[in-house]
Amino acid sequence: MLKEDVAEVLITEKELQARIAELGKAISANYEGKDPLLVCVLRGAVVFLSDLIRQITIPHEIDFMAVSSYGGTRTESSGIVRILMDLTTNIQGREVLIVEDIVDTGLTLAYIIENLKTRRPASLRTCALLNKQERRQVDVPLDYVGFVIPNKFVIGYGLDYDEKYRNLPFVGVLKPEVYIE
Ligand code: PRP
Ligand code: 7HP
Repeated sequence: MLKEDVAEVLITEKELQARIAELGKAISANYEGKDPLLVCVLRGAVVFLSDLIRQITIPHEIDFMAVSSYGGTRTESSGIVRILMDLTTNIQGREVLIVEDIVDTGLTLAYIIENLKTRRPASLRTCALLNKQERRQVDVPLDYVGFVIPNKFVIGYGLDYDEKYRNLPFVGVLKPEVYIE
């Protein structure tokens, strides 16, 4: 059982859903009449995106991009990012909101911001469910944040360890015996 590998539940399903409802409300108010495009960064953010859009009450669109950082370990990104799958939408002149599950070193989001900026959107903002602030290596602007979390490797609610645990409905910390660097 995947749940048996969890040492600690950091954020419960109820806490996640309550905070996501608040984020959806804030986004709906701030983007009223603007038809924003929510850009989901695959794969981790897909669970967050799917709950978030159901809390957004204004017309909007979604699109997806997949990036990968290569050369890292199972738990550390290398900071070298490349696009594996690009958006299908032309974002020039659009109000774009990047949706991430977690910002850790900030290297992935910094790369995505720089890349999308060159496409001249009308605005480019960010929404991250989790902010692991202590680990930041580069400054990235976060416009909407669900939770600030401690420097622990987390899984669940879209977040994986070695591609597993994404289906857990809460955010948890793995037991040390499961975890190999
Ligand atoms: C995770 C997460 C962010 C990135 C954050 O993606 O979804 O994109 O790491 O780390 P950083 O701030 O240190 O760059 P991951 O590469 O694990 O891919 P996944 O979403 O497919 O699990
Ligand atoms: C990426 C990532 N993926 C899962 N859990 C974490 O704590 C992470 N930080 N960066």
